[in-house]
Amino acid sequence: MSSTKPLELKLPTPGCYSDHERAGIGADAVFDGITEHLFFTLGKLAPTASLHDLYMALSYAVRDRLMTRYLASQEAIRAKPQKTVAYLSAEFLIGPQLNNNLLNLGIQKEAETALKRFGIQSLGHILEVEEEPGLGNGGLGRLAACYMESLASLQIPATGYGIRYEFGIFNQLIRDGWQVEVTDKWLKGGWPWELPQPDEACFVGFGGRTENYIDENGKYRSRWIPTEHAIGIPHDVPVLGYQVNTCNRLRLWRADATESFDFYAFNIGDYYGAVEEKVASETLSKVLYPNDGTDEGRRLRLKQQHFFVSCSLQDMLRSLEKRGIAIEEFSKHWTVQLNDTHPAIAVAEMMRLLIDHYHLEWEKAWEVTNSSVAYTNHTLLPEALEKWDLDLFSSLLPRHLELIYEINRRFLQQVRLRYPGNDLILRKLSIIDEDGGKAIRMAHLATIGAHHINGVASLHSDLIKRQLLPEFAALWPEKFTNVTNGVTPRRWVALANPELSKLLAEEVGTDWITNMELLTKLENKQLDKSFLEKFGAAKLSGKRKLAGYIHRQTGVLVDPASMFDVQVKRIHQYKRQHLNALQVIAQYLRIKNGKAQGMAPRTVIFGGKAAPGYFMAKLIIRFINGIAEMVNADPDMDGRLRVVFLPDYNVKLGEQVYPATDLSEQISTAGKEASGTGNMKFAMNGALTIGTLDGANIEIREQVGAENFFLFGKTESEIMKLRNNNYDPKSYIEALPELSEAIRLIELGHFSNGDTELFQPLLNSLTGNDPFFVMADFADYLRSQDNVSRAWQDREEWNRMSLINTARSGFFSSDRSIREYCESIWNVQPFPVEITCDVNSLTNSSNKLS
Ligand code: 26Q
Repeated sequence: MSSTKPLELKLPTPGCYSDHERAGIGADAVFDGITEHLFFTLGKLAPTASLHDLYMALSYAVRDRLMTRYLASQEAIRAKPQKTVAYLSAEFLIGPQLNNNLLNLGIQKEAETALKRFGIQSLGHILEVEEEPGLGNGGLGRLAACYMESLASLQIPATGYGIRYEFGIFNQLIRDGWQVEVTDKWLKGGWPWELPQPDEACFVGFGGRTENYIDENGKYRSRWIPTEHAIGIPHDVPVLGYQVNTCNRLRLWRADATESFDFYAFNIGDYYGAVEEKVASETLSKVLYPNDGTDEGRRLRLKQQHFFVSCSLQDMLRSLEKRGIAIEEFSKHWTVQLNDTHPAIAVAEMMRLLIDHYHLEWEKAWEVTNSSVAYTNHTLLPEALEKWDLDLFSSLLPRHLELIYEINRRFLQQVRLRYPGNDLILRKLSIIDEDGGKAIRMAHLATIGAHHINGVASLHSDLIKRQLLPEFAALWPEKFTNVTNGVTPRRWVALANPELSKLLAEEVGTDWITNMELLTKLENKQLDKSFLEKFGAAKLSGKRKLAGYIHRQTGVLVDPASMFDVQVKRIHQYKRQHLNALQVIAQYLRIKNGKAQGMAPRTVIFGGKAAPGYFMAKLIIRFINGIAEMVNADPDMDGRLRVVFLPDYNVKLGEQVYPATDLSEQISTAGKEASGTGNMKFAMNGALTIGTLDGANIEIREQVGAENFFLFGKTESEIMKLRNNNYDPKSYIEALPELSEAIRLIELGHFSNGDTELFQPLLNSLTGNDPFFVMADFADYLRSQDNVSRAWQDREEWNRMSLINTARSGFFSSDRSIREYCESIWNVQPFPVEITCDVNSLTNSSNKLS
């Protein structure tokens, strides 16, 4: 729906603004930009401007400097249609924007110079006041953000589609050792990076019923008569690539109430009813749901999914209509990637739009849908696989249910031909789960609707084929593939770790920023003592900064000379923060018992949020804080052991943590972590990993070499065997005095001020059925940690291993991942954008900037 027609004006092409003073990138032009935005946009005079005012003014000035490239990029595709990636994701954890845009524009120094004239000595002071939009839970949302950055840097036309949550992931406070959740009001001070586009709003329906009718050609058709509506207003965020003209669009939908409906209710005298519907539809994009798998808010979550998916598909279809391209050609112009099943309703919604609105035949509609859509799976955990109760689904999306039944009927018909008389396989493959209450399996809908399905690390993709969807893999082996995750070196090295970046540039030039494989040249330096010292010094500088932050946030003094041993990620039992915590207790006991010879002095740092409804995860946070309190107050631990829980772990804090880490803890139960991406950020920044053979750890170990990685733990198949052979955690406890002693201390209330009840649920889980095999892996973990301690004694050797980690981490650049998606799934090519001020195009009346 486009409410206002663009005016038939002859507007200049974007290039005509490229030398406009508002696009100037010298320090003077940036200074003028800040001054003018303070005055004209914010209504402030420089002498009274706060740090936040300066942040806003500089951000607007930087945004001005994105516009030429942004509009040129959008215009280039309109003028010369290119296949474009539509990345559909319920989460985009994009992090702070200012420094990233400065880096990609290449004007960090100019901005700093300009700020000095306002009395601001360092750009850092301004960056500190930026609020980050927490529009994601963790890895999956951050991956979407890294991929948007790489797409732009690789000059691939792409649009990210998602939701503009008014409140993102909660902020975490720690009170008396417990997590307390606080609403994330990220928009309160204004957010300068978005461009609302109310003219491009879309309508979305919910509820109601379907009815059959005969159309003008005598064809039976179904139509949906929804009872509820919402309007999606796009809020566009420019995503500039690194030192290229490509500036893609992240289009986030905000839900608004439908005015027509309000007016109807208003006219019949139900003013308050009208206001109520307005309130109800506006709550649609109100808040991001945490991934706690509870039933709370499920209905609203399904509404959110349908809301953003429907708006996004309508938007893509409309873009074809605007350019006069036949709808049947959809898959030549768009490739739609589903980031997990959260947007999987797209398969049904696409069919609905094609059949009900564009009147395509079923077969054609299916061909268009199937050739456009691909699906990435991010989890094997059964509790994390999305299923929707049939009654809930049909009350919200009755037409989609009809279509899903028909998709399923046709699919199962094919399966019957392949496996005659095999009812069991029909039950296993069906979109409808009939065990227990009927439910829709979104992973099945996505797998059937997509032309490719991929896992996010090699082991994970194997397990999808062998364990998660084996019947589908047998049916369509060619559909299943792997694309190992990656992270953007721009944010996670160039921006987060300026000192390391400088050193890398001195050695290999700055091209590593877009070609991480160049870092293998650093291997020549591994015997160069003075270089290794410089490498170590860059790390030490990161540790000093983090130590300052830790002191300000928690009051704990930590020694930058100690080993920084870090586990930051969402708190989850499968990630086993409690395994790490238990190991800390064992070290504590060794020190207490005078058996700590050769132990490296460590600062063990934890960070991460627990889903608000996940009791065990919250108890693990309390447990870590209980240990921290005892350890940090004990003079015997001075200079040997410190424990820190960093509150409110987010992208911004991650940027401080990765450069400051010596040891990266990647200790999930084998087979549980799909990939992990923090593991890659650590390795790039030169941390050594202690880890299990899980997710991308396996590939990290392959890349950096087994001798530069601290391996421990049972393999996925060993874990499976244990599970099938009456695993008994108690036998492992009894076999290891250090473990039984640690557990006894917890039972006695040593880490809970004498409270023997507090950690009982945790102990019961560990000593009862220990679902994540913490006890089974403990001894080997401790052994591996002793190897870590030994390696730390020889700091030159440690630095060498660290250097090798950085040198061989190029594979984990999201540029490599995106290239793989482009070649093996999307079939899209780079499309460099030229910025020209073409006089001829000015006379072409079709040249509208719409
Ligand atoms: C589901 C239903 C209701 C509410 C929330 C959710 C929900 C939300 C977010 C379920 C899952 C998520 C996020 C999952 C996630 O982050 N997975 C991680 O994805 C990373 C990127 O591929 C991997 O590296 C991690 O291994 C994987 O755990």
